[in-house]
Amino acid sequence: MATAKIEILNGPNLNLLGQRQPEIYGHETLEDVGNACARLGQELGMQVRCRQSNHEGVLIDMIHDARGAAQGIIINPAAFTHTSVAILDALSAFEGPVIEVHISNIHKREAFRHHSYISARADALISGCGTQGYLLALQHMARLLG
Ligand code: DHK
Repeated sequence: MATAKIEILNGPNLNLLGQRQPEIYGHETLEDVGNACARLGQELGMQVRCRQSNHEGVLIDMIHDARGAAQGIIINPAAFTHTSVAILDALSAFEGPVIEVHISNIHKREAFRHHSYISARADALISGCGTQGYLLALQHMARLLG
């Protein structure tokens, strides 16, 4: 079977990972996360690409580009989790598995973070495992793609 391509998409402010509120989001940078995911992806026989945008429309375009090109999407929509029907709709137009990741436990935080528009589409949800959550998501993605 051809190597599965997995898109890891990250929403607003995650470019500041490692600098922004490290007591919540940890000290690892998004580059560290991307490198760790690429390494694990190789072990699991998956080709992983990690991208980030601060712009809702750009994230939607990335999801559209994944249609017919990637086998799975792992997404941390960050603040758009709680606001974006448009990202939900874009993910609903993607045919493969979708895993939603949050670094923090969104249910332990402010009430406005408790609702996720994305969860209505996500096949799995990982929240509160720190940046390790991305690696857990990749392992689960490998299982889903069998
Ligand atoms: C990241 C953010 O930037 C917040 O807006 C979300 C999420 C939580 C996270 O835990 O990764 O509410």
